[in-house]
Amino acid sequence: MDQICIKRLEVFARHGVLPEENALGQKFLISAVMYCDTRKAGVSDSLSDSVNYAEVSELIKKSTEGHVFKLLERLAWHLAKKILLSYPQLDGVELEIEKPWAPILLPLEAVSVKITRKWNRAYLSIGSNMGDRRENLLHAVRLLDEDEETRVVRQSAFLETKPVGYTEQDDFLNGALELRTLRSPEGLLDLIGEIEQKLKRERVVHWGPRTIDLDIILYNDEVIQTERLTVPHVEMAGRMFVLAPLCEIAPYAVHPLNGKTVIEMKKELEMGH
Ligand code: PH2
Ligand code: MG
Ligand code: MG
Repeated sequence: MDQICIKRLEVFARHGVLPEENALGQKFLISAVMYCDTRKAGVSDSLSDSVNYAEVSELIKKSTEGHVFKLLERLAWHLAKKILLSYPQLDGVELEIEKPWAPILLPLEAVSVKITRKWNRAYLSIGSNMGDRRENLLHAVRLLDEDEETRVVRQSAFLETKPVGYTEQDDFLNGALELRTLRSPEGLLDLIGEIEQKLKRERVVHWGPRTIDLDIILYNDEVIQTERLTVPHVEMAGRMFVLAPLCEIAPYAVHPLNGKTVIEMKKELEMGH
């Protein structure tokens, strides 16, 4: 991936844990590596096809001077997020903040924090079988898209499906979404939880009726197993209500454990494997 770099931009600001740092201020050296494809600009010779590093430098200077944070970690994320949201053509950014005058009574050149943040691709399965099902699904899509760090980039048609598992309940309306998100898998799970809360999902019967159910099916090509989260979704290969909508928007997405594409898994399920 190509890079556009800003190296050790000097900014005077007041970030720090110690009160004297907040009062006196000090020098910060800020470096950014912006990952993007420069091919188009490489041919057109037009700045509008690229990211203007002068403009980004101004943005970094203004945002660094305009806040007082305790931690370099906080400033680094603040700047990374500002840059990624202001320039959607970037795939990611690496940000390093050095403090050469950090009040440490030892002979050191600088202390620094360096972070890398990038847009991630996640696929969600969405379902509802209570109330106005279509409105519930659309409402959830709206709330996902309204999250600053998340964009809904593709959306399948909604599909009427028979309940799987606990069958004494109404039919579902199911769909699949492709997201572009700065959130971690756990962070995305938090967002989903908030949206399910907002739409007043009732958890009465396990696998029972719900106004809304949002499940993370894939997150990049990552395999995640924590107390809260299993990705890829354990049941994805066995559930037509997941595979059918997903196949519409991502037929060639690959399951990172079985190596199969969505379209292959769907065909195998149809043949009754
Ligand atoms: N969700 C379940 C259980 N059963 N059946 C259908 N058709 N659609 C669903 O979304 C669904 C289900 C648990 O999440
Ligand atoms: Mg579910
Ligand atoms: Mg769920």
